Amino acid sequence: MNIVYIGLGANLVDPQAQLIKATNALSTHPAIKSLVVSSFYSSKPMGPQDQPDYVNAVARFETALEPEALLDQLQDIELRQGRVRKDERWGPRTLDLDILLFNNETISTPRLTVPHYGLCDREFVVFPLLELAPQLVLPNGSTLKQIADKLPKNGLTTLPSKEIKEIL
Ligand code: PH2
Ligand code: MG
Ligand code: MG
Repeated sequence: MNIVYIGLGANLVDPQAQLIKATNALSTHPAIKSLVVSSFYSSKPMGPQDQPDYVNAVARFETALEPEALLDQLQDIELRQGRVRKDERWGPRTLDLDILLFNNETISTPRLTVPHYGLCDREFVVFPLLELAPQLVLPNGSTLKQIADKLPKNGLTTLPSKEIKEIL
């Protein structure tokens, strides 16, 4: 079994509900086992500032799928939740599911770069990941804790789970 961490993000059409729906899609997927999801976080948009704040989280699960087969499944969930691929870099979206880590592997193919290229400098990835894996060591040998200690939170806040439950 492969151990995978993914980032979840949304900032359109009820972002918290999008993340809950995506979490349900992952937890009921036949090829995905032992799903754990971090708290949900509110984050300031990286990239164009004329877009709503994001809701972000990180999930860990086990799967027998190979990396690109997993990517296909994640893109399928994005599409089913109304994701429209646009040319604008870092633009708003209903759902973004990014593979952050795949075992301790370094992967570089035309479709996939793992670890995710933005992992270490995005507060909305590092802090939710730290919540799930405080002892994590990245493939390059740095500890996630070292990275988190140097990273500004940039307004990142945990959403109260009460608020999340009200949507369920
Ligand atoms: N994703 C983007 C662009 N900007 N900003 C935040 N806060 N969170 C995101 O997930 C995010 C973003 C494109 O992937
Ligand atoms: Mg993406
Ligand atoms: Mg992304």
